[in-house]
Amino acid sequence: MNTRLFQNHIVRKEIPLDPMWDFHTLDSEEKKQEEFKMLVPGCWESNPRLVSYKGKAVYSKKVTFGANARLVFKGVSHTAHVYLDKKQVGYHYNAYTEFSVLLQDIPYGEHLVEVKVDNSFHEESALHVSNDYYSYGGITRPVVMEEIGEMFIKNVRFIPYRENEKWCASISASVSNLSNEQKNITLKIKIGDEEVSFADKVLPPNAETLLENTFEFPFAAAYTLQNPKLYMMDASLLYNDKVVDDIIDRVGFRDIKADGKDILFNGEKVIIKGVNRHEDYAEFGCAIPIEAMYRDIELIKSLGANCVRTSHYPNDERFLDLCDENGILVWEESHARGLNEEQMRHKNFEKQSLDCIKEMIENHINHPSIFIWGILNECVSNTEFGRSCYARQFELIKSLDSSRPVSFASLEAHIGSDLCLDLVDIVSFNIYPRWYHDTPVKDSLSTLKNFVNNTGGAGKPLLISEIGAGAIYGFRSNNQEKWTEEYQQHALTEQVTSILSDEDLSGVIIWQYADCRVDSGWFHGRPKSQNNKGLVDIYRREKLAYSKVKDIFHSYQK
Ligand code: ADA
Repeated sequence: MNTRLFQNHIVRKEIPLDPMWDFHTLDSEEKKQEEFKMLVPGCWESNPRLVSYKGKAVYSKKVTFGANARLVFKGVSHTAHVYLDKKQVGYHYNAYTEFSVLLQDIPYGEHLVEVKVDNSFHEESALHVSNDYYSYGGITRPVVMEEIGEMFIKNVRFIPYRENEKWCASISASVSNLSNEQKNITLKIKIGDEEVSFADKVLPPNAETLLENTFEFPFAAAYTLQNPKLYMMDASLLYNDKVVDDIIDRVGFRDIKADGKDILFNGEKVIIKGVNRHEDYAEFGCAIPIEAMYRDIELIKSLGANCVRTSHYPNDERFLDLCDENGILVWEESHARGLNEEQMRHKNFEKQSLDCIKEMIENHINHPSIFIWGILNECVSNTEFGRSCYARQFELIKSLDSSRPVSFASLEAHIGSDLCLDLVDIVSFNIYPRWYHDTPVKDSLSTLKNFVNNTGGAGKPLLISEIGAGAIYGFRSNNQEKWTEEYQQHALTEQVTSILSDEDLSGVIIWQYADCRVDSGWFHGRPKSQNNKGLVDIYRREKLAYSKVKDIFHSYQK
């Protein structure tokens, strides 16, 4: 199954898992109820009998294999318990990050793999709460099963940087030795025509070893937004001169800095013209087929946008691959939207948030398109307790990757009270003049700037991370009332031109690219139970505002 847009292994073999799984819904005592067949990846809401199902279900499949294997899930919504032959072998919380299960010393033969999935809002869940987007259920992203030997490469992390006008990279690889003996290995890493290596390294028994070094790549070409040059990074693990395992990833050479009030990409100032995007597409829900993802990319590019914010959770890696290929900057965000202090004091909040950040960065660090790590959209950044949560999360991000700026989207109600602006590299605010209130956009912007200039955010780049207005596709009227396509077009014109013509700002990320379904408790103010602020609707039909924003984005060519 393709988990990425390119081949990830030549040596490591895949154990075939065809996409149709047996599926049962479960009752509260976990007894099997209705029986279905279910496609993986997919969300169960795509099945006409389960369009609003919130609860538990079990996926099962018989697989023939033996010895050691890795079962990799790119995303299960929302909690997953994994069983092999009825014995639990894995557990994961969070729909939006990858996890894997290591299966060791399995006798060769047919085995039963089962995944119990739960998308209900239960008391153990701090981040997965009813929200202004829909929380789908199922094995919603690809799954792959791989044969592994006694040693395997867990991951290779690549962080490019420039020194004396030359491209360099700090590369670190985690290699596992599952055997009871010490092993001597070499790890070779080929990037384009250049090869670097970690030669003659010792792997202690039953342990994971971290190999780290910095290397120069004097012949590398830069990854730019106009020419997003990607290199395959091919890592091979050699034991007794034989390649025993490999991982192929894709990287690019570029750097990003927040410099004074500017965001610099390879040293050049970039103005952000972006869109917020939920993973939601009509009947496919969050399990968007690659063809539809690519259509989104084409529509976003044609809009003249150069940025996507993955509001409010890490995205399917195939979408990030498409952004890499198309030179579209990505603000990747860990999972959390609009939590109040009580929710942030939930006993599992810290662990679930930190796990999500770790998994997001560990798995996505090599994507050159990611230029900001974001956290905690519109949470309580205006209290001391909230500040301690933001500080802890940023500290973790910086310890995992200090090469990218960090940010969070604060909200209009925190203008005057936000306590966290000193913690970020880029200050970002979500504001809704001309939608939730009728203040002229320029007045809203000057109130915001006055506040930011008197806080720890002063002198940093300032981004408008959300702004927009609702429109119901096809609702047209000469009276320009709210919810009409005309009104949305009118509001976005003022919003986007005011921001892009303001030299103090680093750009705008429109809320939002496409309409999305919302959880049932959110019907109020959400006609059709959708957040209707999309430039396109859930079927990607363009509203009037799409072509207007396209004109504006194309006319600001900085
Ligand atoms: C917030 C939030 C979004 C969405 C938006 C809106 O800013 O971050 O998720 O709910 O408001 O549509 O009101």
